[in-house]
Amino acid sequence: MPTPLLSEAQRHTFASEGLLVLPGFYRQDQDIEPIQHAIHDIIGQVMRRHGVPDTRPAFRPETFDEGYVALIAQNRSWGAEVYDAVKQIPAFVRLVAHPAHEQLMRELRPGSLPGIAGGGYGIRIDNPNEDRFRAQWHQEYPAQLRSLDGVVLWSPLVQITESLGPVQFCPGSHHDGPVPVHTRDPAHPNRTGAYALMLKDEAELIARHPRIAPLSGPTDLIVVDFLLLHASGHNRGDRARWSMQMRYFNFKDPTGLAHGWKGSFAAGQDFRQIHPELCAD
Ligand SMILES: O=C(O)CCC(=O)C(=O)O
Ligand SMILES: [Fe+2]
Repeated sequence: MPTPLLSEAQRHTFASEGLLVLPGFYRQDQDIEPIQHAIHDIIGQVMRRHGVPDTRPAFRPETFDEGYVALIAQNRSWGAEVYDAVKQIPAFVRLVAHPAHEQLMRELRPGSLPGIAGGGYGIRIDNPNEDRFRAQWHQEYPAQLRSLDGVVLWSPLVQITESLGPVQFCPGSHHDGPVPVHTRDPAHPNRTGAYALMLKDEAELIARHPRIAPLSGPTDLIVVDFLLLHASGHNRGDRARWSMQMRYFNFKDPTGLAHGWKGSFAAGQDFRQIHPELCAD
């Protein structure tokens, strides 16, 4: 690993935009392919569990998820099994703790003491034409807590195209600081926990900022400030959008220190108790 990982220009970009795209940050053979292969195998195990014949061709990195869309068309709950299983892939957990991530934190947040947000890593599977689990416009902090000063590491396992619905970001929006949120969305009662969070005055807020949706592919990394506004795209393609999320925080951040690095919904905490002043209900 070259030290430093980032140029001064890249550190400046991250500070001013709250977002940094790092093409080819990972190695396809060592880092990414073992994860794709394990997902392929787990899809096979879920087929087996449910007596679905596995007629897929042999694994190839580009088509590791072949058969998945057909599988969940048969029974959507089998997709939830795959979703829960894949975050337990050893090669994925190894990637979460990659030494380069700690190094990135040290370069982006000099003097920080990096932590891996518990419950804050996983592999999203954004199924075609399914909106229930789309992330609405949000900042990461209320959804994750741990520390105000944190980063999301977002990396796709498939080549992202316009039709797969790339994640949308508002560069520079992190300078606004934490934005109050509604913790219930009456228009969408089936959204719970972090999925129910809704920015106060969302439309006005988003309209004030530029918006980008970079296309990325396997081995690329997008680093996102915990306070940057972002939202899922809409997958209108015919394949699931598979992507990895890993989150690092800073044990030295004063806000995290004050509440003891508590996690949010995924850690069973009620965000409203920890930050009543950010609650807009
Ligand atoms: O991948 C997505 O659609 C949303 C990602 C996101 O919000 C995150 O990684 O924090
Ligand atoms: Fe997010």
